[in-house]
Amino acid sequence: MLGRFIDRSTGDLMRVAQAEVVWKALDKLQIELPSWGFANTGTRFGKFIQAGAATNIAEKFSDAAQVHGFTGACPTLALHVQWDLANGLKDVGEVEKLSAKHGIRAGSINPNIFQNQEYKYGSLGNPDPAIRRMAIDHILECVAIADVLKSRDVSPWFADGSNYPGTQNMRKRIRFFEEGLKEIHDALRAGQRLLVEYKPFEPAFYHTDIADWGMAYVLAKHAGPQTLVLVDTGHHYQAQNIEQIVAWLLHHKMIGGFHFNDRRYADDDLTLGSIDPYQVFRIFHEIRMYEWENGVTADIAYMVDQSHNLKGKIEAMIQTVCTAQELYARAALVDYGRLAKLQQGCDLVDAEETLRGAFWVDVRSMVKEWRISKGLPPDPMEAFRASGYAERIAGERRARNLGAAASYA
Ligand code: RM4
Ligand code: MN
Ligand code: MN
Repeated sequence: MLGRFIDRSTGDLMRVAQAEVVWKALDKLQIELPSWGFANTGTRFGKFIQAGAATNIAEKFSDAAQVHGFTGACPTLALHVQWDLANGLKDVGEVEKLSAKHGIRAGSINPNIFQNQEYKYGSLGNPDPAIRRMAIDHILECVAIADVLKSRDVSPWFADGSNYPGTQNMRKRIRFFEEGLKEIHDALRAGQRLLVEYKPFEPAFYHTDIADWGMAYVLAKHAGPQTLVLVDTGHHYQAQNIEQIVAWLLHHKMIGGFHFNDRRYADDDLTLGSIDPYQVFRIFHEIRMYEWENGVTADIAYMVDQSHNLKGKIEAMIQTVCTAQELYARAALVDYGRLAKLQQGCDLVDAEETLRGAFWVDVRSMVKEWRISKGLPPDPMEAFRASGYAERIAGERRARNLGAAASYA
C-alpha cells in the first residue's frame, strides 16, 4: 500500500521507514470534538454571531460528522449535559437517534455545574448543603446518561472558588469536594471513569477549589481508582512546564484525558498549535516516550476544547484536528532507542537534536498519503470547502442565529 507513494528510483528508504511510523501513529490517534465548539459562544463582552453556527444538538451532530467525514479521526462528540440534553436522561433517546444517523458516538459527558443561579458561590464546594446536593445529583444523572449512551468518561470542570480573601473557608471546601467526588466515584459503573479537570483561575479570581494538577490528583486519589486527572493546555500559568505535569501523571497512571487548545495568555481557546506548536509536540513526545518504554498505549482521551468566536467553527475544528495529527506524527518520529541512550549518557546536544530533528520533519505529505490510503480526502479543508456545506447551513440557520442575543450588558 505504502509503496504506491514512494518513488523507488530515489531509493528513499528513510522516508519509507518514517512514513510507516507516521501511518501507524495516525491509525491510533482519535480526537473527540466538543459539541459546544459548533455553537455560538463568545467572550465576556459579547458574541459575534455566525450564521452557520449550530443552534441545537441535531446540528452539532451534523457538523461534527462533517469534521469526522473529512478527517476520519473524530468518531465521538463530547456533550455538555445542560446545553445538549436539557431534559437530562429523558433526552438520551434523541441523542441515540442522532448518533446512529450521523455515525458519531456520544463521547465524554460533561456536567454543567457552573451556570445555574444556585451555583453563584460554588457547586460541590458550596457552603449550602442543599446546593452541594443539587450539584452531586446532577453529576449522578450524568453518570446514568453516560451509562445508557455507553460513554466511558464523565468529565466535570468545576468553576468553584472565591473572588476575595477571607470570604470562604478553603479547607472546608476541600472536605466538601472530597465527600462529593467520593460519592460520585462510588456511583460509577464498571469501566466508567470520572475525569477531574483543574484550572487556576476564571471565573474565580482569588482562589479556585481545584486550581492545579496536584489538587486534582489528590482529590482523584481520595475518590477512588476510577477517578483520574484531565489536563487542558489552557489551564496553566504562563511558565508552567505542562509536559512535566503530563510525565508525572503518566508515571502515576493518573492521566485520563487531555483537552487540546492553544493560548497566548490564559484559557484563550485558540487553535491548537497556533501559538506554540513545540509545546504540543513536547507533550506528545512525553506520551510517546512513555508508550515506547512501557510497550503500551497510554489510555488518554484526547479531545478538542475550543470554541471559536471569530473563525468558522467547522473550519477551525478541521484545522485543529489536522494540526494535532501533524504534531503527533512528528512526535512519533522521535528515535526513542537513540534518545534513551543519549539521555543515559547525558549527551545533551545530541539528545536535544534528536528531539528537535523529529520536530522539524515536514510530515505533511506523509499525513496526506495516510489519508488517501484510508479513502479520505488528502486535504480535508479543501474538501470541506468544496462540499458547499458551510454555505448551506448558513442559509438554513441564519434567521435562528441572528435572532440570538449577543450583547454583554
Ligand atoms: C472550561 C473547561 C471545560 C469546558 C468548559 C466549556 O474552561 O475547559 O473543559 O467544559 O470550559
Ligand atoms: Mn477543558
Ligand atoms: Mn477551558
